[in-house]
Amino acid sequence: MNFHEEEILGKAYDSRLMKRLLQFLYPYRSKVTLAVGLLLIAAIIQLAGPFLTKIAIDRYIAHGNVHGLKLIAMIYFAILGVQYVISFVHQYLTAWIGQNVMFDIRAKIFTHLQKLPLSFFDKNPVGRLVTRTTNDVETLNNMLSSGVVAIFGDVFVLVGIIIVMINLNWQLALLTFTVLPLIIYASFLFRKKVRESYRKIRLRIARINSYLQENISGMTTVQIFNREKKNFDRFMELNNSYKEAHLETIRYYAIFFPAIEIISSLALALILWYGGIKIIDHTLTLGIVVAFVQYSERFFQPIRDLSDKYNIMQAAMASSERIFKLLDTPEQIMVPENYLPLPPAKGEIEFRNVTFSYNGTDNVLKNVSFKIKPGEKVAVVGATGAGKTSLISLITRMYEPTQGKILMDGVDTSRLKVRELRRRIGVVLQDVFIFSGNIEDNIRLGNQDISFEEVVEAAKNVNAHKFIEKHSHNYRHKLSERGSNLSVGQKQLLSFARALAFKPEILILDEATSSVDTETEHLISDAINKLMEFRTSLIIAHRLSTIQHADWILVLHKGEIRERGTHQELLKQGGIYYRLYQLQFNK
Ligand code: TTP
Ligand code: MG
Repeated sequence: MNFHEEEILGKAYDSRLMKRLLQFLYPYRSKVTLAVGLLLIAAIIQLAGPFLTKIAIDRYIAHGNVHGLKLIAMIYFAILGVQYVISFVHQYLTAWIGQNVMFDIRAKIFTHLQKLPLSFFDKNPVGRLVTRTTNDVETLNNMLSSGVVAIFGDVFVLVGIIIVMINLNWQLALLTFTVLPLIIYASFLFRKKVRESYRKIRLRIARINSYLQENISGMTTVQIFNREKKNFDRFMELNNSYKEAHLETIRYYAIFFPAIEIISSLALALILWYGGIKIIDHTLTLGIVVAFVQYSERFFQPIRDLSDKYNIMQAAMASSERIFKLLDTPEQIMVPENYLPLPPAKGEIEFRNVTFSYNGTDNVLKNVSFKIKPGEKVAVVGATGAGKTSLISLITRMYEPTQGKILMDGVDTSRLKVRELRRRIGVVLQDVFIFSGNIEDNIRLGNQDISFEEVVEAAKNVNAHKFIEKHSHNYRHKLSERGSNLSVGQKQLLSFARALAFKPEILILDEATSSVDTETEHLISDAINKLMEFRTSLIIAHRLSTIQHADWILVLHKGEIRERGTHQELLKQGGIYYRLYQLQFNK
């Protein structure tokens, strides 16, 4: 699998990406403005504390003014109260905005995914798309809640402190700043190291995720082939390397943060030493020195946090790059420009010189032409890999032909609205997909126009009613994920009921190759005949009984139509169909 994409880490700030991210904030602009405003007020209040201390010491304590001291203490408390309220509102507000933006982005990704052409999903593994919608979106949330806005606030506080310090006493201020090069150098080192190990963490968790996914969905095979030990060993390798990456990050944090502590203590020592001398000289007041001590503490904290935030920003930029790349993948055009209305249903299908390839090089279908008249039932036969399933995915436009045209009642399907086209066609696929939910939901698939009576009628028609009735909750019987509590035959009958409930004008059926017992076989072939009744049908047949009910047969061989005719005609020809018949159907 390709993890390259997860590895890319670029700039910590990219104005093009930022502009697009800001669009997601737009609906919440008044709240964002409020949050930024509160942040600035909080920053100013932070500056007030040490200043009040200075006044308390120099103006009141030094002159024994108890009344003034009380007053200043009350102001200090009041300010603490205000700070508390502001912090609360600010934190809640930022988190609220963050959660809502994430909510919107997830919704956008999901709708977008649903509109992408199937060829996209052939190229992108499930795990990657899941990561986009969950982890990557979460990284963006980190940026919103503790990245970009907080940096803004931090810088504001820093500048404020610098101005106040210089105004209070510029010599003492310069002395405090002498440790800055040390801090900047340490932060630089830390940032570089931690960035590396964060990248390792992300890469390794992605590996664990995809390995897990593969092992869980392939559990049957793992257990049958006694692969448990081998797969466990491999997992432990991945698990261990993931742990190591985390420990590495923790080591860097453990080195960096205490180092910064020591450097800021150094600054504190300088302030006390120089300030102490000046106090003794009577060239500086005690209040100023105490205020400096407090300011210097507030000064180093944002600097320390900046390197952490830099990493958050960088990860967020990488995530948003990936999210936007996904969102920028062109959607399938559901409504073509100058689309044509779908004429009233007759049910005619025509392929005109259709050539098709999944990857652009190997043609799976080659110059295929045929016409099915309204109401005709046509069977397609051919060896495995001949291109039968591919043929029918083109009709519903799950894929687009590379060359040629497909016409529905005389209209080029590429000029139709995709939804209109699909509404007209009932499709039963080779692999039946069951959604978690009850039986009724799985037949109706959320279409409220289909009444419960119609669901039951469809089920009765395709012989599914009997087994459904046996369940204690009937149509409300809960199906587990991917229908694991249904037999293969039951799943097929259910998918027939699904197709029939939608009352399609045209039926496309890809018969499953799996064999079932004679009784179920009988139920299924009976159901298929009922499905084909009164409608144009194109059936990929693996059963003799299905073929016998067809008006004529198309023989597909390596992507080409090689023979066509009725069962009897083809047998007489003694060609590919004859051989297939001998091998596959003449049991
Ligand atoms: P299919 O059209 O799936 O062949 P089939 O339906 O005739 O076979 P079966 O009877 O086993 O159901 O495949 C034709 C070729 O296209 C085959 O070489 C595999 C390739 N293919 C892809 O490359 N990508 C796809 O998504 C599919 C479905 C097939
Ligand atoms: Mg097939």
